[in-house]
Amino acid sequence: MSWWGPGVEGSTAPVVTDALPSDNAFLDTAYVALGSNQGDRAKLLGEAVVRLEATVGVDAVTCSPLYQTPAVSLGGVGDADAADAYLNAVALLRTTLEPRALLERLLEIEGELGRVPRGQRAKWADRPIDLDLVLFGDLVIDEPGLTVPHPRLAERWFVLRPLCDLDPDALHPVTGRSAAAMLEAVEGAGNPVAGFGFAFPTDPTEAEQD
Ligand code: A4P
Ligand code: MG
Repeated sequence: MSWWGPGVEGSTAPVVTDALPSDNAFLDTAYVALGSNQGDRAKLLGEAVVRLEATVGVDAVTCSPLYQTPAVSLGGVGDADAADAYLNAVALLRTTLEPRALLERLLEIEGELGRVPRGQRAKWADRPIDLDLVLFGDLVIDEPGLTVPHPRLAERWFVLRPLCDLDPDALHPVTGRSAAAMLEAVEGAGNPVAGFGFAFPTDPTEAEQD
């Protein structure tokens, strides 16, 4: 039986994987979206969280539940070319890292977990792990190779749902809308929002069974 048996389906309890986020004024709050639709998805997400926690300059990591969601591609949800379903989550980080340094660490972790380097894969190809920096405090960044908030944040149920589990009041610094308001807009627009949550495995080495 897989670790997310029926008993935990629908759980929305965030899992604190380290100390509670610190009040240290020198720490920024960042949100990282995690996705996987290839391989042992739950294990890969768990290992990404472990690596984030072990990163110098990251003080605490809190991870949302996992959500299984149909792949979204250029054709929308469930189009004919849609890839295998994703497991998605969002992690809250308290960090002293600058946004660029955090992005570089995310790309490094993707590589450690087997993601084919950029340039050797198709856009929106299946992926063992995708780590996107979706929010970094109230910063707005538009530089080559780094856009924050993530440009597709407001459209994505699979990011907004777990973000709301962590902080429904998290604000988009450009539009001023809260995570809860963005989620409501996505759900209210008649978009398919299929997906359901699982408690995060307590032991990230637990393997997916199917
Ligand atoms: N980059 C710029 N800004 C950022 C940022 N805020 N966070 C640059 C992360 N990266 C950022 O990203 C390409 C480059 O974007 C990076 O080298 C970085 O310099 P990537 O992840 O390497 O490549 P990608 O997959 O082509 O782009 P991206 O943006 O991750 O794809 P998407 O738009 O996130 O789409 N359906 C479901 N259900 N769940 C999913 O998680 N994910 C995708 C990926 C499609 N469909 C999905 C899901
Ligand atoms: Mg990415």
